[in-house]
Amino acid sequence: KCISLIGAPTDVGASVRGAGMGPDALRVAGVAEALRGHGYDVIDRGNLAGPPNPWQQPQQGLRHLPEVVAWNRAVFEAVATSLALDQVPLLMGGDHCLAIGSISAVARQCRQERKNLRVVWLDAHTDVNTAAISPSGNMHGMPVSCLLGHGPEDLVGWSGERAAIVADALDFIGIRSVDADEKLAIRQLGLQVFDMRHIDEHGMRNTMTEVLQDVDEDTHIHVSFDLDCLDPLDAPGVGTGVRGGPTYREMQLCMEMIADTGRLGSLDVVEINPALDVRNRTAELAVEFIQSLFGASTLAR
Ligand code: DIR
Ligand code: MN
Ligand code: MN
Ligand code: MN
Repeated sequence: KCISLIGAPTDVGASVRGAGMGPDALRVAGVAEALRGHGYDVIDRGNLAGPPNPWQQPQQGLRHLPEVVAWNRAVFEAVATSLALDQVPLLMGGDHCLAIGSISAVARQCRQERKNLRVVWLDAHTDVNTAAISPSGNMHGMPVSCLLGHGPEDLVGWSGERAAIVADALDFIGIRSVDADEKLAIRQLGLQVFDMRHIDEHGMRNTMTEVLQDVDEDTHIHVSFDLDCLDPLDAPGVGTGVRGGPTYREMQLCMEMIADTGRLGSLDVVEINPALDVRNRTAELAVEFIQSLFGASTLAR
């Protein structure tokens, strides 16, 4: 299988500037070389182009909507192209608003191939805000709503259906920051949230066993990896860090258990902010976890 690296250097959806430098931070950390070292063909498709960050206030509850649409369009096309070539797209963000384009393209491809799409959302946050309820207006806090069909018209329906994914196809892991009205949305939408308390009480192993229980040979797993899922002590290079994340070992196990299914089909690696990082530590950590996700293990091979 061939992995295609797609860079989307923008922070138009974020609350803090800097995530636009994420793709190069991952390249400098050796993402392509690391994956080649595990026997994969890797094509770096370079960086997509899009509008600059106008750094304006939200309008009708949404910040930078036209720019978010433009960047997601580019991501959608690039991810769709990569999937059509039977490659595994690895989207290098950029902020997490880009998951709208990425997962919409994956959902469209899965519908065509009659595959069951499962999305694993690794994040400190649930990203299920909307214009009506977001306290910030930042669109990196809204991609899940858009993918479930509850977003601005310009950002829904790209997969061919109003909702790119159904609530049942989505699992959140590592959650520890949910805005007041997001809590209501989670209940209304019936979302499955494995928050940090769940991981504390049941452990990562039981949590992932539950998340992956109905994965079969017709399943396509998409992982959307927001680096702020990790503890900021390990991953300081993020714009909205929240303490109390999974440990390094817990996150390794999470990645390894996904790898063991053999069904990883696409990946977003988002929210790395080199402007806030310490000697590229966060991108280097991301590369370690990406390797585990693609099957690197201590003893095998
Ligand atoms: C917050 C932060 N819930 C918001 N969200 C972040 O602005 O909607 N998501 N940082 O990754
Ligand atoms: Mn987050
Ligand atoms: Mn589930
Ligand atoms: Mn996020």
